[in-house]
Amino acid sequence: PTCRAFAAVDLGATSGRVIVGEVTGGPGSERVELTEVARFANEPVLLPPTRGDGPEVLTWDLPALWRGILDGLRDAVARFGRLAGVGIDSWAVDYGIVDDAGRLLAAPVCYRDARTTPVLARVFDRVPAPDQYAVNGLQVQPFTTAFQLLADPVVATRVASTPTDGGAAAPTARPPISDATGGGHPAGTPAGGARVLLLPDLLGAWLTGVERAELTNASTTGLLDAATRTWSTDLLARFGLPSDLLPDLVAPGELLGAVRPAIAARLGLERQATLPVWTVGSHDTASAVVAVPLSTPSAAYVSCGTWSLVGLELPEPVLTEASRAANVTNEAGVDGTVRYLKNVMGLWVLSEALRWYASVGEPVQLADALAAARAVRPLRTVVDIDDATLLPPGDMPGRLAVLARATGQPVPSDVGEVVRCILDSLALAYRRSVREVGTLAGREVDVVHVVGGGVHNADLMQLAADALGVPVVAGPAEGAALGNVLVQARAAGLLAGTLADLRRVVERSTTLVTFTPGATGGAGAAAWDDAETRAHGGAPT
Ligand code: LRH
Repeated sequence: PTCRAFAAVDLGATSGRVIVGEVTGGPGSERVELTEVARFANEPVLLPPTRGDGPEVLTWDLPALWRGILDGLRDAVARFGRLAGVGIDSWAVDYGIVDDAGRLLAAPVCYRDARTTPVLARVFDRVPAPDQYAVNGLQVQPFTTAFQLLADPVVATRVASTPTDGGAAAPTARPPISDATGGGHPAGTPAGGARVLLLPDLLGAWLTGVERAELTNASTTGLLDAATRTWSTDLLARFGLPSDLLPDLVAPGELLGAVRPAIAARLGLERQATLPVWTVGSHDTASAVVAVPLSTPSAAYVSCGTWSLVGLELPEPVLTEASRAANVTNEAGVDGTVRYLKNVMGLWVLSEALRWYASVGEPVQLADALAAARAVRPLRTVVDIDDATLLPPGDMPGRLAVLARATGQPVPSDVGEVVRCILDSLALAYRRSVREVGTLAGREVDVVHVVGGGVHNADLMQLAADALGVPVVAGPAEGAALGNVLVQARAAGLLAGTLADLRRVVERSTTLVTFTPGATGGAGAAAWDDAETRAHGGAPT
C-alpha cells in the first residue's frame, strides 16, 4: 500500500518536535492524524568572548537540535515503518553561514540577542524605512535577518573582506552601515562562495545536500521583494551585502531532494529506497496559517505560541504609508498568499516570567499560576505587551512593574497579579491588532481563529473573545506541524486542491472550540476601551 505518513520537523523557540501526520480516508473525506514522536527542549545559551569585555552572545544550541531531529526521525521510521516525506519549519529570521565548501562557520545567534542595536542606529539613515517597506513590505523588528547580517562578524571577516572604495552602494566612500563589515560591498561583490541559510534551509541542506531559500521564510529577511517574490538586488546593494550571499529561492510544496545515503542509514531506512524532503512553509507561522480553518475573508487569525501573530490572509501585499506606520508586515504565505499581520510579544512573556520565578527559587506550575490569575480583578493592570523591554530574556515581573509605574497603575506584585497582567495585556493587544489590520486592509473582522499551543489556555481564549467582541474559534493546537504535513501530502500527490481544500481537511481532523464574548461574564467593551487608554499611559476614564 502507498505510504501515507509524513514527518513534520517543527522547531519553536522553546521546544522542537517531530510529529508524524498520516493521511487517512478517501478523496473528499481525507483526514490527517497527528502523532507526536519526539519533543526536545530548545534553549539558547550565552557564550562569552575569550578576550576583552565584549558582550556574551545568545546562541542557539544547533547540535542539540540536530540530534533531536535525527533521533526523532529515527523513532518515526521505527514506529511507522516507512515515511512518505519530511518537511521542516522553524521560527523565522535566524540563519547559519556556510563557507565555499558548505561548512558551518559559526553557531547561529538567537534573534533575542542585542547585537543589532548599533546597526539599527545607522541603517535607517542610509536606507530610509519607507524605501525598505516599499520593496519588502516587512515590519521593522530589531532581529530582521538583514540587520543581523550587518551586525555579524562572520559576514565581516569571511564574506565582506574585500576592501572597496564604497562602490555602487556607497558612492562617496561613506562608512559602512555595519561596524562589522570591512568596507561595504559594491553591488555584485561575490561572497567568496559563502552562503547564508535560514535555519530550516540549513537543516534541509544537511539532510539532502541541496541549498535553497524557501520563500515564506525568505520573506522575513528584509531582502525579498514582496511584490515580485524575488531577492531584491536593490536592497542588497543598498545594505552593502553581496548579491550572491543568498541561495536560489524555492516555493513551498516542491521536492527539495532525497535524504543523503549516509544519513538515511542512520535513520534506519532499510525498508525504502529514498526518503524525499519536501519544501513546506518553512516559516512556522506560514505553516500554521495553512492549518487555520479560515472560511471567510472576514476571518482573522492568531497563531498563538511563543509569539502571537495576529492578522489576515490577503491576495496582495498592502504597502501603504499607513500600513508601514502601523508596522504591519506582509510576509509570504503558501500558494502566493500574503500573511498580513502584527507580531504580538506572545506567550513568551508568560513562559519567561515562570522561568524567572524558578530561577529565583520560587518555582510555580503553569496551572497554579493561571488559577491565581483567575482570582485577580480583571484588567487591574494592563501594559503594552509589545514594549521592547520585554523582548530579551530576563526579569519579566520586574519589567512589568516598571511599565505599570510608568502608566500610573498598580504594580503586579504576586504571581497571580503578574500572570493576570500578562493575559489581560495579550488579549488587549489582540484587540488592537485585529482592529488595525482590519482597518488597513479594509475588512470587517467577524470571527477570529486561534491556532498553536495557546489554544490550550482557555483563560486566554475567553479573554480574547471578550476583548475582541467576536467569537474566537480555537484549534488546531499543532497548527504549524499540521500545515507542514498538508503541504507535503499535497506535493506528494496524496491531497489535492487549494488552501480552502486543505482547510477542509483541517476541519475534519480537529475538534474546534468556540469561545463567545461575555460567556463567562468577563469585562465588556467599555472596560477594554478604558484598559487600552491605561496601557498607553492615559488616565482612566
Ligand atoms: C514565530 C516566529 C514569528 C517571527 C519570530 C521570529 O515562531 O517565526 O513569525 O516573527 O518567530
